[in-house]
Amino acid sequence: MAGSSLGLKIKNLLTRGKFSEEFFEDLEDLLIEGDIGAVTAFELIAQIKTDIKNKKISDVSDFMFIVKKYLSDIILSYEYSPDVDNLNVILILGVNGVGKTTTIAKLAQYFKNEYKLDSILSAGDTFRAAAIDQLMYHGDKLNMRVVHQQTGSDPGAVIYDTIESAVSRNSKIVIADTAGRMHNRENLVKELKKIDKIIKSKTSEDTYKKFLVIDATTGQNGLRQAESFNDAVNLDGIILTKYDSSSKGGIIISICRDLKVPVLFLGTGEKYDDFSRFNKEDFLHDLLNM
Ligand SMILES: Nc1nc2c(ncn2[C@@H]2O[C@H](COP(=O)(O)OP(=O)(O)O)[C@@H](O)[C@H]2O)c(=O)[nH]1
Ligand SMILES: [Mg+2]
Repeated sequence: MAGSSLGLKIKNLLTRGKFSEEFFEDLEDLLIEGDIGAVTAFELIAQIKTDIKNKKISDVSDFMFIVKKYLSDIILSYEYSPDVDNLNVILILGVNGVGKTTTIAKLAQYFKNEYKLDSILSAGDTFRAAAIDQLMYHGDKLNMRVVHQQTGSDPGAVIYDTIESAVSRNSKIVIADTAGRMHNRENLVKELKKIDKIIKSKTSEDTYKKFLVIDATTGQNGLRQAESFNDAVNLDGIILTKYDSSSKGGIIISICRDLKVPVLFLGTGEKYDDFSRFNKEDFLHDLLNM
C-alpha cells in the first residue's frame, strides 16, 4: 500500500478485524511511519484501548472517529490577521530549501488580496547572492519593494533598514527572509537572537510574528528543526509547505503536541496562489481519508 494515505492504511488494517496485540503493533508502526511521532502514537493507542474496554469503539467508523478526535485535540491553529493600523513584522524562518523565499512572495500576495496591503520584503538571507536575487525577482513580479544589501552583509542591519523604510513610507507589513543554515546550530541561534532583538527594539511585540516554514516531506527531522528555532526565538506559527506532494505533513502533529506552536498556512505548489490558510478539519480529512 505504498503511497496510500495513513487513513487508508488504518482502514485496511481494520478490515483484518480483531483488536489483537498484533493489530496495535501494526497500528503503532503506521502512525509512526505517518510522522505522527512515537509518543503521540503510543498515547493514542492507549486511549483507543481504553475506549474499546469501555465499549466506546465497536466498529470502523467509531475507531476512525476516535483517532480523528484525538488528533484534532492536539493540532493547534488560529486565523492570523495583520494589524491593518500598525506596522507588522513577520520573520520567516526555516532550514534551506523548505520554501521560505517562495512563501514570502505568497504571503505578500495573500496580504494584498485579503487586506489590500502592500508588503516590503527584506532580503535577510544574505548568505547567498542567489537568495537576494530570488527575493528581488519576486518583488519585481509582485510589484513590491525589496530592501537588500550585498551578499555577506549583516542580516540584522538589512532588516533594520527595511523597518525604517516601512516606517517612513507608512507601510504596514515587513516580511523578512533569513538564511536557514543549520550546520552550526550555535551560530544560527546567535544570529537569530540578534535579529530578534533588533526587531523587538523597533516594533511592538503584538505585531511581530516569527513563522517557521516546515516542508511536508521532511518527517521527524521537522520536529528537531522546530525545536531549534523555537529555542532561539519562540515561534508564533508554522507554515507547512509542499503539501501538494504525497506527504500529508503528519509532522505538524508532533510539533503542535511538543511545542504548542499553531499551524497557520499551507503551501500547495510553486505558484503565488498555491497558498491558503491551514484548516484543521480539511487537514484531518486528507490525513485520515474521512
Ligand atoms: N511543490 C511545491 N514546491 C514548493 C513549495 N514551496 C516552495 N517550493 C519549491 O521549493 C524550492 C525551494 O524553495 P525556496 O523558497 O527557494 O526555499 P528556501 O531555501 O527555504 O528559501 C523551490 O523550487 C520552490 O519552488 C510548495 O508549497 N510546493
Ligand atoms: Mg531562500
